[in-house]
Amino acid sequence: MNKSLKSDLNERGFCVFEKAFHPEELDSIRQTSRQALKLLPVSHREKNKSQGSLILIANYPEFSRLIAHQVLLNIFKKLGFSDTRFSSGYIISKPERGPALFWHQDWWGWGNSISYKDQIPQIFVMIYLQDTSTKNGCLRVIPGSHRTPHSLHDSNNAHSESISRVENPEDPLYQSVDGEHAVPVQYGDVLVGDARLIHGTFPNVADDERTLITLWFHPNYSNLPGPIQVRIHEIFMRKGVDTDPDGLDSMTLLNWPEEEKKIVEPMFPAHPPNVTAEVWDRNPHW
Ligand SMILES: O=C(O)CCC(=O)C(=O)O
Repeated sequence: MNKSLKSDLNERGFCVFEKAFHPEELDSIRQTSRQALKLLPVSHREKNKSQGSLILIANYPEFSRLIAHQVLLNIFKKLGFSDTRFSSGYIISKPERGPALFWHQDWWGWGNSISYKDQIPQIFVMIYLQDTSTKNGCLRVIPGSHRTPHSLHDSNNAHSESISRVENPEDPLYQSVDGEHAVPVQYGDVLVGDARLIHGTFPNVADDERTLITLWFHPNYSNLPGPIQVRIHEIFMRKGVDTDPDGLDSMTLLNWPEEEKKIVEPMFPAHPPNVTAEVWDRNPHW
């Protein structure tokens, strides 16, 4: 187990595996992502102006090899994870001169006591498809905020439609805050974070688009409470997700062609019968 990266993840809420991929291993994903971005209607860009884009990879079976890539499985092993399951992922692409991504955290199960424990119920795995820096909109984080209260936790605005559309560019959720930490990466690095960590991005003031694949996984799945597993399965099935209102009628990994489905099937989230899904709750109650 890589002790220092594992302790970075536990203590600071994130870690970076440098040069995990050879750039050519990401070529086909880069092409698929570019193609998906070309098809985006203007209305999608306007609705997700702060994120840049929010394309569900469930619509693209080409992602099967990335989700179950040996590089990621090795990273999970190094972090001491077993039984890691997948729920969802996005192509997030910030156009040149795009605004900052609002401060937020990705966890949705704050009503469950598991949220206040050491076990990490959800990680984000971020694979940027070019180098990033504070100039082209790299990630910024509040180290430690996955386990300790921060004033940004009190905002109810993150994930709202108005904040995604950047209706008020002066909103504090887009601004720099004391204690923020920039996380620039090189093409081929893999950034792993605790979904409870407060994070956002710098604006992209460069002349090139900046693209990211973000994947959500759930380590040590069998140790998670039943209602959390049921909710993870619902997210996987695109049911009741606030950022994916049309999801229920859309593609899921279950509908992927047999060849691609077989690759990712061992990572599908199981769920116990006759258990109600965890209530959707995006705000911590410390
Ligand atoms: O666009 C980025 O760099 C970060 C995206 C993000 O915060 C997320 O996927 O939750």
